[in-house]
Amino acid sequence: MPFPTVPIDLRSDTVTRPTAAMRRAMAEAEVGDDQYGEDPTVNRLEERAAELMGKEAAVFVASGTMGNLVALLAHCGRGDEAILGDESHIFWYESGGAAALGGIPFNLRPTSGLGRLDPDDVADQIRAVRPGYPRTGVVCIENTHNRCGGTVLPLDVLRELTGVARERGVPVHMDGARIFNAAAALGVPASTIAAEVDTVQFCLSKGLAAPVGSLVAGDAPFVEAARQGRKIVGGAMRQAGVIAAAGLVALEEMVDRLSEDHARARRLAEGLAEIPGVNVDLETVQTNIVIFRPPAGLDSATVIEGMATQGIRISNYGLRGLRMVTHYEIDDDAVDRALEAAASVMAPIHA
Ligand code: TLP
Repeated sequence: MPFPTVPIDLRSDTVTRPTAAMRRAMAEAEVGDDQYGEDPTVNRLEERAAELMGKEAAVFVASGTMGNLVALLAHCGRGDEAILGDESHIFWYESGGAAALGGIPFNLRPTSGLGRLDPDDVADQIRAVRPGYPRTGVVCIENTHNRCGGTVLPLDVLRELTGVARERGVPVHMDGARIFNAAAALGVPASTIAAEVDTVQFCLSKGLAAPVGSLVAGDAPFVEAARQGRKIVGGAMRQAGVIAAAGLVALEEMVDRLSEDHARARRLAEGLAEIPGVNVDLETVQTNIVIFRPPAGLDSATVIEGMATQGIRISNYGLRGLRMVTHYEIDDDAVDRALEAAASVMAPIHA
């Protein structure tokens, strides 16, 4: 598709390219064979991740999808059920991997507009031990919540939910692909959030701009099982220090700037809300994601195409509308240009 200028890519915070510091660190990384536990850079990244999450251990995996998959495989045997939200990334965008490879049925629960599960409902759904019932292996939550617009779970809401699972002896896994965005929004360290769950997956390749990689953290036996799962899915690597090095830079240098992305997303959302007929729920704009609906009569594909011809790329979120995500390659000028393009593409038509 031809762009008049360098495109402003708001489709996702996954589109970022590694920073100069990351490229340098990758070139200079000290490496070894990770399957012998001998890659010092991977080892450092795993130790740092465990420390930041306040967990005993962590394992480096290729993607967020792989991280969630190995976590579910570690929590559930074949036929054990995972309770998760009907708007969760694991359900929508991970190719049903846990069911395909682990024989793990999904018990999908309704998700509120703010990305929350109802603790009473989850409590009801946790199975009693009885022949014929599947065992409940895990409850999964997502924070920030992608399809709900990057919403954050307040700590008391999180505690109430994990409380009901813990009372019944069921572990809670957090898809924390963007846990550092949640932490920035709440003004707490990521470990304060992770302390409320048993296991957590987070991504280096979303707002933190690393090219590859996610980490799965939890207690040592869980991480050992996740490591075994990583091997099963073909994800155990060798001199992976070359990519882990970029991850270490991401954790060192890219976390503290996330609130800039949040401020720009807010400005985008407020600007969009001023365009007549555009529907954006400002309450959901809590981090770096903005989901909005175009004015009635204007379909999403037309808006995407109109924006693209002005050099602005955004993504289609189906029934939820359209999505824009801010990240470190989006500056104030990019926000202005995106809003100008949105205003012209979605301008009311005067007879
Ligand atoms: N999300 C991507 C797309 O898959 C939709 C995006 O552009 O936002 N959990 C959450 C909450 C995510 O948002 C994502 C990526 C993942 C897991 C999966 O991570 P990857 O893409 O590394 O497998």
